[in-house]
Amino acid sequence: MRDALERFRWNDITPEEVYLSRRRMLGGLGAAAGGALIGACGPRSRPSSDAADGAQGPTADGGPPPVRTLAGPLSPAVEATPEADPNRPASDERGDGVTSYDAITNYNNFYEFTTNKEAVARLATGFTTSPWEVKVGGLVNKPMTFDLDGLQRFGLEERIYRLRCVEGWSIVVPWDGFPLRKLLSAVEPTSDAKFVRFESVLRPAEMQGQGGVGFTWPYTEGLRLDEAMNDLALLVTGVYGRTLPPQNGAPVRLVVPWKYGFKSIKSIVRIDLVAEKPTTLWNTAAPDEYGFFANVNPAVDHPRWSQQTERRIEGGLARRRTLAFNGYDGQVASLYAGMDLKAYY
Ligand SMILES: Nc1nc2c(c(=O)[nH]1)N[C@H]1C(S)=C(S)[C@@H](COP(=O)(O)O)O[C@H]1N2
Ligand SMILES: [Mo]
Repeated sequence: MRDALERFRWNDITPEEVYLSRRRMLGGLGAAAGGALIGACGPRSRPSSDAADGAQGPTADGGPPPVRTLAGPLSPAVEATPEADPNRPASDERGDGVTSYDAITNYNNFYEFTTNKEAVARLATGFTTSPWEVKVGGLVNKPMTFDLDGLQRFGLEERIYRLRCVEGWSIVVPWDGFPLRKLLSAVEPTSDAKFVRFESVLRPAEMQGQGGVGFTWPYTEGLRLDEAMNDLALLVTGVYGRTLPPQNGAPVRLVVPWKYGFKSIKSIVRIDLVAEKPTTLWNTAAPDEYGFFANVNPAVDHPRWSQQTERRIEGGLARRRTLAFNGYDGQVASLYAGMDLKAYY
């Protein structure tokens, strides 16, 4: 049973309704039939640090917000109630409420571990994120290798972004990170550089999903250089003021909020400036289903499901309209002037 679960293929990716109804079905199976599987998706264990949920936040006294570091230890008070910081806005610029820390960190896509979204957090527990190096090279004047301390030179800011998965679910996340363009500017791309290629860590000993067939590991992604230089493209090292947990792509991941979630590659070890459009894991696995550009576009359906609506994971089963460019059209639509957006799904 477990083997069957782990030997997934690309077309196991499903619209979220199907995923959810499978979960419900499996939950109803007897222990004998579905024991191993239910073990992996049963009631989730809450991290012990959440035990104090509801306790007073660290800044309830009106003091300054806790200092946020890239990888340093977090104060126990911050650990307790990430939502409680009164300095953190409760919604994005559209008024959409932020998704809770608990929900964001317990419903994940990270196929290196498993396709079971509710099991990623458990399987990623203890994943080694330090020491870590990100090698930045290719068509640049100044290739550089950054360790986690080295990334601190780019500063840290909080950005509340919507993330819309191609499967039809979405979240609103207070990320901590810095614009990708700062790092790219530091390495000085040459005039031949037209695209950016990103590569995730390859570590099958710690990531059981990399032992399965169906994908070409490591996970890779790419952006056109002008997309990568857009201010919205963020390299992320934290969420809710906390160090990014492994299930969300620690220690450093990309977030491209106007594109489907699979473009927001996790646990990055290499960034290369290149001349040609790079191959990507999803585009290689299923080119008809996952385009290179993958801009959120409710007008173009996935071949196997509609993209017109989505579900906020804490909003029950209610669906809301999906927005062109995930609502960031004002900042990014000009990047695609003259392109046939229907063709560049
Ligand atoms: N390396 C890697 N990055 C990845 C994925 C993955 O499986 N492996 N899944 C992607 C998908 S499909 C989504 S929707 C987002 C989910 O990010 P989250 O778990 O932090 O919400 O991560 C993206 N980045
Ligand atoms: Mo996704």
